[in-house]
Amino acid sequence: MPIRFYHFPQSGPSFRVRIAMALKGLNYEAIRIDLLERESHPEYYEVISPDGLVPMLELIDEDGMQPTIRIGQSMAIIEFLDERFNNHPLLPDDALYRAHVRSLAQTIACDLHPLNNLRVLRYLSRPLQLDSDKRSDWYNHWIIEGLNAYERRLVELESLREDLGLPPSTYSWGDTLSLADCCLIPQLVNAPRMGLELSSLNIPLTLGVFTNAMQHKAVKESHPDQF
Ligand SMILES: N[C@@H](CCC(=O)N[C@@H](CS)C(=O)NCC(=O)O)C(=O)O
Repeated sequence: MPIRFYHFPQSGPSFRVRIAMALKGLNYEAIRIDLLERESHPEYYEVISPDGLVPMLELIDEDGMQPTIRIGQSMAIIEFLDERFNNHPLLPDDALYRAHVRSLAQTIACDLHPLNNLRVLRYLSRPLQLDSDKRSDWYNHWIIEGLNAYERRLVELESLREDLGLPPSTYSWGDTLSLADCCLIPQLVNAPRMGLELSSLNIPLTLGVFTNAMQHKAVKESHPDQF
């Protein structure tokens, strides 16, 4: 079934799904929804996306026999694609390791990103009247909190791997990109948006994962600069 993908290139959740699709080698039609020009996309906001967010995945039935299937929420989309296309699994086989990968992913997707989403920043600006310095403080504060938490989890997981006799990870867990990396990489790419320098943070394992992941073809071809 052909895939249509509604996204905004710079949106972290959109970038997460693009990485997952690239890892699985999926072709898709990308449709850009400009979050700064909402009025240019009436159909998207009125019909396609009930929550007014990107990304959104559509599975098109070319024969028109089945209704178009739509899935919103990046984590639901990625897990659906992972179950439907089993090349390059994004979650480990072992239930406990799967829980670790999901736990890393949720540190970004549930604890960090929602606090810095565009609509939250807009609300801080109007009606709460926070000036741009205060908005940057807010943005950077939650990134630092979130990335420090991610680093502490990686430290714990690397020590667990050592106890289990597993080799050190290249990425967040093991030597293949996982759901956790799909969430981490976009967050790190977007982190300097409001002046934060990643090199000022004491998160060596996280930055090591970032360096390795940025060399991966699937990450390169999913990067916002490519859209
Ligand atoms: N939990 C959602 C979050 C999606 C989300 O926050 N999308 C933002 C862009 S990063 C959005 O569409 N914001 C619309 C707006 O701020 O107007 C997911 O993972 O898909």
